[in-house]
Amino acid sequence: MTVEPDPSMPRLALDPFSPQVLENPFPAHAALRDAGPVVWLPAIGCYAMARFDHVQAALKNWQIYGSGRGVGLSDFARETPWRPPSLLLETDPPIHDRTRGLMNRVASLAALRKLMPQWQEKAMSLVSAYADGQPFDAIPAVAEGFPLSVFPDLIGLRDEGRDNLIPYATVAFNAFGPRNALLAEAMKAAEGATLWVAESCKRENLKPGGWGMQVYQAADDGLCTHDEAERLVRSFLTAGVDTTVNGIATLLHGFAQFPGEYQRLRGDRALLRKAIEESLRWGGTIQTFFRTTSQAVEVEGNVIPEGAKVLLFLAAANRDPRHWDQPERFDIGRNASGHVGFGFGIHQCLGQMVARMEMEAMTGALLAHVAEIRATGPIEYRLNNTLRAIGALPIAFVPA
Ligand code: OVM
Repeated sequence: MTVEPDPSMPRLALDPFSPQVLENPFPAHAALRDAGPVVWLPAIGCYAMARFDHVQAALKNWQIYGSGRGVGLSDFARETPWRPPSLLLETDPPIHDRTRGLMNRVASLAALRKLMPQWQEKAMSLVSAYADGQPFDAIPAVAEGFPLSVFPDLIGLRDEGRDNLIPYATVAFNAFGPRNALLAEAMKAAEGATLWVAESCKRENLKPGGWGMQVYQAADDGLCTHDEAERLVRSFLTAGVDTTVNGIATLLHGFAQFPGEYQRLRGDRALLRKAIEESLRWGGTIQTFFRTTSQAVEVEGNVIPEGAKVLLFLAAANRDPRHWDQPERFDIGRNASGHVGFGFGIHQCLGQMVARMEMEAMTGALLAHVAEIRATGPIEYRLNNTLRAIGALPIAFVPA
């Protein structure tokens, strides 16, 4: 825990990882933004930033706001991490730049573009199966169903045990928060998932031609060690599933909650990419990540000491009225580019084009088969220390 700050530092009593805040984080986001550019949170003993300009500036400044001591509440300089640290997410330059460079080459846009026709076909068959006007839960059917039908094959994962991917990710994303009941429950539910993921990252368990094997080929070329390759493959599996599941869930939720915006898109399909970007801004699938200060830093007269954890509210930045006009509105015509839903700076999401392509294939399939996306019951959230995860999304697809 960081030492108490200067008495002039703004402070708020709220616990950002309490069930009440996680159930509906938006009032807390507003309170955090309004309290000041940086706020002390005694409930968890860290600083917080929630305004767009300050979140973006901190994400850009990796020299002061470092990732090597972990991007969760736990400080790796003081506590042993729950798993060997990620060689991308939880490192700083120079190691980060080497691993990131190699992973960028594997996760290339050219490789993805070739897959788009197949992905579109899969999305079409999934969506058309539910386009009968009957209520269904879009989470297992579509939001999980679509990524699970394309992403594990992209990596070249073995077929057996893929149902471990979401339970593993649930642990990983909860583990960025405090050791609360959510993390304990996730760990209990995951049982053998961590072991299955570790085994799946080994070369002998990866299929030829996938992104996993390509990381090992980069190791053969001397770009990293074979042990590093194993851990880099793990990053794909940790970051690539629950995030896109909830990105797609949020897109469907946006269309169901703002039916006029779906009709607007049907009338002008050139808005497709803007609609996806707006969904990424509006949804807040990744709510927060921490950084750790490598030296004392002054933020508008308030000093954050060296070695302090700073909680960056990406989702609050993306709805900061200081930066966005009517930020709570899902408006597919707005220019949402520059949002920090994928982060910003050197750690900005490696898989962002995978996420966008999955959303694009899904939206294309909706436009082909669905005249109206109708909410048929209340949305339920699956509380998570990092993700705005949707647990149930009862909707109906009115056929086109
Ligand atoms: C990783 C990793 C894990 C979780 C999230 C993430 C959002 C990356 O293991 O590298 O990025």
